[in-house]
Amino acid sequence: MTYAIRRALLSVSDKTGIVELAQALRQRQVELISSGGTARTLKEAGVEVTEVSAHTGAPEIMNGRVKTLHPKIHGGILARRGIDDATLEEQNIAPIDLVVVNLYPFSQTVAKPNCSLDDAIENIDIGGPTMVRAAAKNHKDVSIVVDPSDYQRLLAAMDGDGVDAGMRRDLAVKAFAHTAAYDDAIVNYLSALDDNDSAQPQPRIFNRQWHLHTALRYGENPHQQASFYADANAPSGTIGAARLIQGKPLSYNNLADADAAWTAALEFIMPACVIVKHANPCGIAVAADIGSAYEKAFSTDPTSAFGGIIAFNSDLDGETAAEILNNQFVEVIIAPKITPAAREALATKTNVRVLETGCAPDQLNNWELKTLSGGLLVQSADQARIHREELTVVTEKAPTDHEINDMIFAWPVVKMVKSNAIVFARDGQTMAIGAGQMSRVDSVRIAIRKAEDAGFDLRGSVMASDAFFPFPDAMLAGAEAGATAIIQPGGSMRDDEVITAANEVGVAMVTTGRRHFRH
Ligand code: 93A
Repeated sequence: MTYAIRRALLSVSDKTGIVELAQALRQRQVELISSGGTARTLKEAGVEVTEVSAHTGAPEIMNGRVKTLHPKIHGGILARRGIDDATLEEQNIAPIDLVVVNLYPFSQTVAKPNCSLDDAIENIDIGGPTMVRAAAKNHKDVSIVVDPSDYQRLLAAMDGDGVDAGMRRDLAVKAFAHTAAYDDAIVNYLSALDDNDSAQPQPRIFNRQWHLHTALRYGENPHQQASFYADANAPSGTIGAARLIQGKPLSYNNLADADAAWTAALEFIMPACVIVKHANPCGIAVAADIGSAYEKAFSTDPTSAFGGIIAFNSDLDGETAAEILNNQFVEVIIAPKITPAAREALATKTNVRVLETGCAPDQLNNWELKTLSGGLLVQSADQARIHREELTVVTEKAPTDHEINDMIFAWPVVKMVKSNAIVFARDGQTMAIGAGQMSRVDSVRIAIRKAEDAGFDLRGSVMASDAFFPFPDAMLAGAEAGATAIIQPGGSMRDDEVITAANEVGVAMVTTGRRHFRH
């Protein structure tokens, strides 16, 4: 049921847009009540408003610690229309139909380098969340707005069919999520204090909020339920960090693979193409232009690339788009920009999902979460990069410049492949990828067999291994297949044995000192 908004309570710390909202509400004959600072802002702008203290007859006390905590406010918000009307009358309480609140900036305050405990405590909002939760509880009769970006939506609804039950519920969900995240931030802050009240660093992922964005058709398999939750800070109109330009709705697997592909593409500075299947890259290449990068990436494993997810780190042009469609069946294409010519070419295949990310590396996934029975694992994402100077040559033979370039290319590739991961590469292109085996030597064997299938000669390639070689066997298999230089973290108990074996067969080997398991 839709109902009219006659009286609103405005109490905001972030005063963005509040004057315009208040003016618009006044034009719609809404009576306004505001706490001290908000009322001052409105009065200065010439908006007619009643102060909370005048409305309740109780002054703000304790330097603002108690401003809105009063039965006249909370009764007005919580009263069930049609049930509590007699009580309202008896107690001389006016119903409040709209609550606009945003809270003391706790997270911003404690993020400041020298924030004192007193400062933090004073920025714990009590009256604000109480009103937010009261209004959200009573969303059957009351609208609650906690985000200035909803002001326009609210006014548009008031001018249209009114703020209907569905919108009031949506706003209530957002409001409860808001206060929950607010309390999480307080928990995180207080629990990180040591005996001297100093904050110790720790992952503060719960300062972030997620909202239910899309109910997906199903999960990894049709019998699994699934939804996508969006980071509250992600720009509106996006799914994940990207905008869907065309195509069928994205599935659970599409989203996971598109993210893996895009994250991998961003590892490279040169124009790069990444083709992903089942969360693993089946071809990655860099080249002077993305058209050539695509051709090289595709040639690694044309069989697996069928139905793949293709990501680029630079703008997709019309020619490359047409070439992809001509070449293969593709599920998803993702690039920072889809040029008009590319859009035109892709529009001929309406099922292909096309995502544009813009330049939004700040949207990159910084934290990885994994649920398990009775808990949640949290880790920072593996964003470690390798630099030439960090490579240690451990063999008698040093790699050539060309081999070093190929190893620097292969290293971020092997990072993206599920463990145990083995990558053969040459000339900025993957030649063969061995993924997800429980034994490293099996990953090598699989990669070699795939190279044979694709008709590649691995002679003169480099081989990357995501973790150390426990024995010389996997390294030797790679060398025998033709790899002339090998990059690996090092650190095995048998490093000496592995290095001696490498010297015996005359390959160059470098260690990175950093492992890249991916599960
Ligand atoms: O200190 S409080 O927790 N006590 C209250 O009773 C109270 N009522 C509203 N803080 C309270 N607020 C908060 O004050 C609101 O959530 C809002 O963030 C801020 C608005 O204050 P002003 O209108 O005085 O600028």
